[in-house]
Amino acid sequence: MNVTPSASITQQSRAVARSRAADWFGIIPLSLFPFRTILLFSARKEIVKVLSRQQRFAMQFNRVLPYAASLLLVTLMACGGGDSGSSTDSGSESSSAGQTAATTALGTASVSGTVTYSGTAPEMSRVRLDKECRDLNAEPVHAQTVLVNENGTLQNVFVYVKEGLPDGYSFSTPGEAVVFDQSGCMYEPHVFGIQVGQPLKILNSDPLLHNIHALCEKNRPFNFGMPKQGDERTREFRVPEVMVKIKCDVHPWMSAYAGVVDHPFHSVTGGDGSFSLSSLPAGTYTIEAWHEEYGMSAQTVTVADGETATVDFDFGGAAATS
Ligand SMILES: [Cu+2]
Repeated sequence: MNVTPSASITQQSRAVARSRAADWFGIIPLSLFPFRTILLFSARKEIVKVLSRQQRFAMQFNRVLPYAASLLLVTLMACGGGDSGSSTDSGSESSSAGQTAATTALGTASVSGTVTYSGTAPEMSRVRLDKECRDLNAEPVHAQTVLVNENGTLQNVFVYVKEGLPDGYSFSTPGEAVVFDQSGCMYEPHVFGIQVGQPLKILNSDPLLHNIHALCEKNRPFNFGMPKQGDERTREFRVPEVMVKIKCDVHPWMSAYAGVVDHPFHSVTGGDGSFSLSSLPAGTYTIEAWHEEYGMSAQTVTVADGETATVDFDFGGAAATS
């Protein structure tokens, strides 16, 4: 840390200034002692004026440094003092500094289920691609808004633990990136979950310009172009936000949704409409399901260690549109 040289300069400056002041005060007779005191006080103010802003900062920093060091030491002891505890404890340790603290005391409970679609599945409209994008697709492209599987379940439903995790529970951030591609003038995947701080690797597999415009409300929005095939950028989200819409300003039919949460208990339904949230600690949870067209639906479930609770959702009905 470069505080020491600054502090040294400060001390030297003060010593020089005091020395010069003392030269003047030495010639004042003792009979004028009260007057000397006033002058000494004035001189001290002058010394402070002489010091640069940087030097004064260094002085103030030096005053604060011992307290800051003590605070840091106490914090490190508090964070590092848990090595005697069992890693299977259910995260009862309170850690407000926990973004990166790996108190990942995962449990053995699970919540799983299926998202069904009631009613007649709507037919997705064909996307009117421009010529450049048509040339990239051998087959017609259809909207992905409501994708109903043959078994009557619904795709692209983001399911996650909304409430119920113990206070102070935190998780290590996954190093593995979520890959988000632009291919054939469509986003892939259309809906995905990602953890706060987890890398989002954005690719452009198309030989043309796309634009990534994240319409965040809680996170910092981002918006940039990716003009070439093979372009790659990485972003991350800093706070939970369900959901973040992503769109391409060049191709208005391109859209996707990200569910950003601060834990690993999230899932997106696929070709069989199922989801599974595993390694939960025992507890009572609010499980929320989100769909682009049908919005939110939530249920409460209690699950014990080693058990799997079932929660099913149902969306659909006459409101379906393409
Ligand atoms: Cu685009």
